[in-house]
Amino acid sequence: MKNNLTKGVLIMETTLKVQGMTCAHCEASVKGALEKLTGVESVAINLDTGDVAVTYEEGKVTLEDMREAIEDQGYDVEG
Ligand SMILES: [Cu+2]
Repeated sequence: MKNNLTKGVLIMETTLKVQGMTCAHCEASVKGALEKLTGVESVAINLDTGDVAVTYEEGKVTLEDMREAIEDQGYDVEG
């Protein structure tokens, strides 16, 4: 995890390991669910590895919120 201070807002970056994504549809479901969360700035998904890189504003959204959003779509988050 790393962070940058931009315009007084602390932007955090984390990578979640998601299991079960197999195609572009899965990718779109996970990306869409995360982007709906307040505070999420951007989402980048690597289908081959299951890595979901999320940048977000600290204090506006939690890792638990992200995990729940992904699990609601039917995918498992490792760790
Ligand atoms: Cu799929």
